Amino acid sequence: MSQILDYDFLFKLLLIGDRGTGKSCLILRFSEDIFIESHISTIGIDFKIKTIYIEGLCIKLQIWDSIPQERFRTRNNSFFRGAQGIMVVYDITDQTSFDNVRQWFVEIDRYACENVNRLVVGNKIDLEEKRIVDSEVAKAFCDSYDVPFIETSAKYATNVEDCFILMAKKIKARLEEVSETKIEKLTTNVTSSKKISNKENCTIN
Ligand SMILES: Nc1nc2c(ncn2[C@@H]2O[C@H](COP(=O)(O)OP(=O)(O)OP(=O)(O)O)[C@@H](O)[C@H]2O)c(=O)[nH]1
Ligand SMILES: [Mg+2]
Repeated sequence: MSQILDYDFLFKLLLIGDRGTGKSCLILRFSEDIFIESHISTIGIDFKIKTIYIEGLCIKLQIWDSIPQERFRTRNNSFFRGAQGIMVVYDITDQTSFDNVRQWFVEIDRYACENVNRLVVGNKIDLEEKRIVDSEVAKAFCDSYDVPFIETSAKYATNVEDCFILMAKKIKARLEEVSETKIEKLTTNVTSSKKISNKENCTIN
């Protein structure tokens, strides 16, 4: 039985990063526009759905929150499977969380699809007076990996929507590029097979 879809794209997004960097708060701010002051460490795998519109297309985002690192490692394979976009979140007031972004990239290389889109998110910019990670340094680091970078505050909703939209746009552009290449290849194959059959016809004739 055919099913009519009420969206144009469905993207699975993951948020990973060190404990306490604000992954759950970013998801909650984006999906429900709320902020929780207390740190309740995520204990189960959970996801939220949010629909956005880009260039007239309806895009459903399935956003997965991750459980803390130690327990998370044993479940990496299934967690990363099928993700189109992964956000690596660090806390701008916590140097270690930024230093570990490199390690999170290793996890992505190991477990995620080869072409998965990445985005680095420096969260908690409302705590400017406690900032340790310089924006320019973070930007240069991300540039060296060719990964986009954005700073956010889940607390004050700064750039939160923008970061999810940026991610969705990047994925959409990549998928469109892939399908264009496929169509191009198909067209080329059809043309060349036509050429072959013409040639065959010539030979036969
Ligand atoms: N000031 C400030 N605090 C934030 C921000 N985002 C999150 N927090 C706080 O940081 C703490 C951790 O936030 P969570 O969203 O639970 O962090 P998490 O990355 O999901 O943590 P784990 O589930 O333990 O990995 C909480 O006390 C939040 O209130 C922010 O943008 N600004
Ligand atoms: Mg959490």
